[in-house]
Amino acid sequence: MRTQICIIGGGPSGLLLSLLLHRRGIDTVVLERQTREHVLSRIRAGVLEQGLVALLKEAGVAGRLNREGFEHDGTRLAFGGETLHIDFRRLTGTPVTVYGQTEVTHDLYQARDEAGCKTVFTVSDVSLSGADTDHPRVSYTADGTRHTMDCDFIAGCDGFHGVSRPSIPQAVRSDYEKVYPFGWLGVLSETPPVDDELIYANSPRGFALCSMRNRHLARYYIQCSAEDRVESWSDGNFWEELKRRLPEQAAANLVTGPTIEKSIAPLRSFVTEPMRWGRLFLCGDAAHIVPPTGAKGLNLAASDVHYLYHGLCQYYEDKDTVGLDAYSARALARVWKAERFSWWLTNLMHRFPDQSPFDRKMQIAELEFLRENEAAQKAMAENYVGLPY
Ligand code: FAS
Ligand code: PHB
Repeated sequence: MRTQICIIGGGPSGLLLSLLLHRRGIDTVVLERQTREHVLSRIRAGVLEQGLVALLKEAGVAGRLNREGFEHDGTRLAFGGETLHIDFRRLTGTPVTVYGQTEVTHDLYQARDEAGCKTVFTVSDVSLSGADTDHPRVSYTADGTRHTMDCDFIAGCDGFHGVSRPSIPQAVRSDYEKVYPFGWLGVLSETPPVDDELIYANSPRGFALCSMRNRHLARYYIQCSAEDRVESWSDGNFWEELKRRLPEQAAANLVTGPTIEKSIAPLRSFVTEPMRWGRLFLCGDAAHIVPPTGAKGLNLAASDVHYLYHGLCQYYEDKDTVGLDAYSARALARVWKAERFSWWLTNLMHRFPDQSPFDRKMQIAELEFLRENEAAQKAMAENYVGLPY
């Protein structure tokens, strides 16, 4: 079999890249390890930068997002008994959009079906060969049969645990990693969100986040031990702990109920360089991971897709490799700034097990400077709404 771009991974990166390229007449095939149902069962990101919203509009898949997404003009930081509002719209002129990654993925699959884009689900034993030549190919097993896909380029959109990044020789790759000494225990509940904006709380008992998917679906997180297990958290224990970490008014307003999803995510910062090897291009979580504090994971995948999509269009339409040759450096320039912001906000809002009294004083000073300084608030807002592509 042959295609122009073989995309490994049917998550947001691979799906969005495939649909954008299809709209420009460029042929792709997406190879996905799981079933569609499994992919769509994942509860992940909730905040979209306007860059991602624009890409979804360009891909012709923003209809439901326009109807059901919520623009948020700011967010709240709670610490030391006070709540600080960071006004994105006033400070940057830009909002963010609250719309679940699950919905984005659903909309992308539906639009690709309607456009006749090809996806092979439940593939196994995916292996790349010839990525450093002009004739790359991807082999995989589907329905018990071994297949080989010849292509012009391979897009490695297969996430942190995929096969694409390891296919780049260690001698060529540099990995940068920081693992945080805690995780996030997250729940989804069919209850009204506690506030009309997100609340990030730094409490003496640890971090908490109040988010949402819509007016009837709330998403909450609390910092937990890296060794914690989701089975040891009953709904009741979760709600009690969350209340202890929220500002008084929010705790009083909190509507609790049965959780419909509960999971623990580890927190890490990770980047691999370069994001290209020959005709293999890494995109999204395959190349980088951020702690979810800054809501950057999905949004960084979007800017990678933007750079790769335009580079591939330039190659096929203008026979020009400038965009592809610049891909890794351009993508990494934005990745590292988002890594910094996510690391900064994680350090600002969490209680670290080994935090010294001096470290705590630094957190308080940083939060009070943010409260008192408009330039500091503007810098935070510009990073949160998304730096330019
Ligand atoms: P994904 O990991 O989403 O997709 C990769 C796809 O490749 C998967 O469908 C996988 O099945 C497939 N795959 C893997 N190996 C394969 C192989 N060998 N062959 C074929 N297919 C293969 N980001 C936020 O902004 N906010 C959040 O709150 C947030 N919460 C998260 C919670 C969790 C538990 C996780 C894991 C991530 C979270 N993220 C969050 C980050 C997340 O949203 C990612 O940034 C986003 O899914 C990136 O999309 P992809 O790059 O497409 O990777
Ligand atoms: C979410 O709604 O899942 C969410 C929102 C903001 C974050 C992380 C997660 O920083």
